[in-house]
Amino acid sequence: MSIFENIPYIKYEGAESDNPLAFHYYNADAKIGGKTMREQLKFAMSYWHTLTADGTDMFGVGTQDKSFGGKTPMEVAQRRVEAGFEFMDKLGLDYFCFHDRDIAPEGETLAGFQKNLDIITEKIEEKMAQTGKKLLWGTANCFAHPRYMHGAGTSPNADSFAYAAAQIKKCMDITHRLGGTGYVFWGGREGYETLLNTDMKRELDNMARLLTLAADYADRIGFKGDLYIEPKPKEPTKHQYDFDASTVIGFLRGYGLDKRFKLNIEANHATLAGHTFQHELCVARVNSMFGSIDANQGDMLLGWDTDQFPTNVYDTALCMLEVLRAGGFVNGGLNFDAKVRRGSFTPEDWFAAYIAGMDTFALGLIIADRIIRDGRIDAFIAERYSSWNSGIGKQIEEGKVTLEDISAYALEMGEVKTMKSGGQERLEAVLNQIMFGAQ
Ligand code: XLS
Ligand code: CA
Ligand code: CA
Repeated sequence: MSIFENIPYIKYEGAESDNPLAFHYYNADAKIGGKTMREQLKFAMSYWHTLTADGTDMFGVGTQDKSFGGKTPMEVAQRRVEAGFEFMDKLGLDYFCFHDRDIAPEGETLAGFQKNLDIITEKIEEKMAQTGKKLLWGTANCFAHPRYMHGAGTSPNADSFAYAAAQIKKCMDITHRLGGTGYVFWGGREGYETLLNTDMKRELDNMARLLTLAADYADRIGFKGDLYIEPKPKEPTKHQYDFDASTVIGFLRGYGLDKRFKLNIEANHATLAGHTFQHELCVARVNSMFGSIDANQGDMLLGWDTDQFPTNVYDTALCMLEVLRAGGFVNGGLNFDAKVRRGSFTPEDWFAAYIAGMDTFALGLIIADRIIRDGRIDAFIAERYSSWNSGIGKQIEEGKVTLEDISAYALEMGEVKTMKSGGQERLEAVLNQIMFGAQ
């Protein structure tokens, strides 16, 4: 029985088509950069926004019915599995991601929650076997319940830490059972509001303890996927410990965890941190910690996490340039951590939103591949740093000179006479030309 019976299977019809329920740029089997678009982009459905979120905000109730005909919480959970697999199938999405709480209701006790999870996991497992859909990553929601009001791994209450540890253990078991290729840690409540009540050192040490315990457990059960930290600077707490990619990398290095974790970079979180999406991806890449992406976009006029579907082609082009420079996705992919606006309440809107996001990333991939093949931007960068390829530059990079040697060189030189233009406007024009070509 179909849940989205009025929605057709979404096909590629090309840029000339005016059918809103068709792809205009995403042609799954077309090859770009040596792989098909489907392999390069590895799109995933976010279970929470797609199957659970109903448009509720702090000013009003939901606008979207996500019960899919279910009546009791467990019936709704069962119907969501049906809805999710039909949704992925009709859009040609190969992957999905979930929080433990998205797939099953909590129940009265932790044991009850785990029982609910087992029932739904079995159903998901069956559906995966039937359809070939894959789990990109799982994660435990250790932020929504009041028991986490002061944090989970960073809570002053050791019992909250213990509850979170149990939730993470179970969610790792499920992720492993479903063949997931990743496991995400987003520190929802891992931060603080005021230092008047906070022992920062203890909180950071405990957060590292929880991550270490989890990574050790992943090794013990033979989980081969990647473990990711997802940086975010604020919201819900004022000071989130995982502020941005650099902060997370510093934290992981400080606790000797940098070889065990990678990063899941979200576009909207980059914006909130005052960075571009490309900056965060580049920081992850140059530190060999690029893992996966939460694809969405924020609104530059709003200061919060709007999680909109990505439609800005400049951003997706520069994102995919970083992904290609990193050698493409291995275990990661592009998870649409994005939700429709509250007024977009029809199933057609939900499909159209994914189509818009997938087409925007397809364009991004096409343009990123063109930027690389065009070569002008890479050539400019190579030339810009060419003073390091010989002479004093080479000697410095090779560690062959002391500070005294360099000082003697500079005294002899007298003044820097070899400055070159940064060429920013020319390069921005090159980017436009690569993007829009001849009209
Ligand atoms: C919230 C985060 C969250 C993580 C997974 O802002 O983006 O959805 O991706 O817990
Ligand atoms: Ca996210
Ligand atoms: Ca977000």
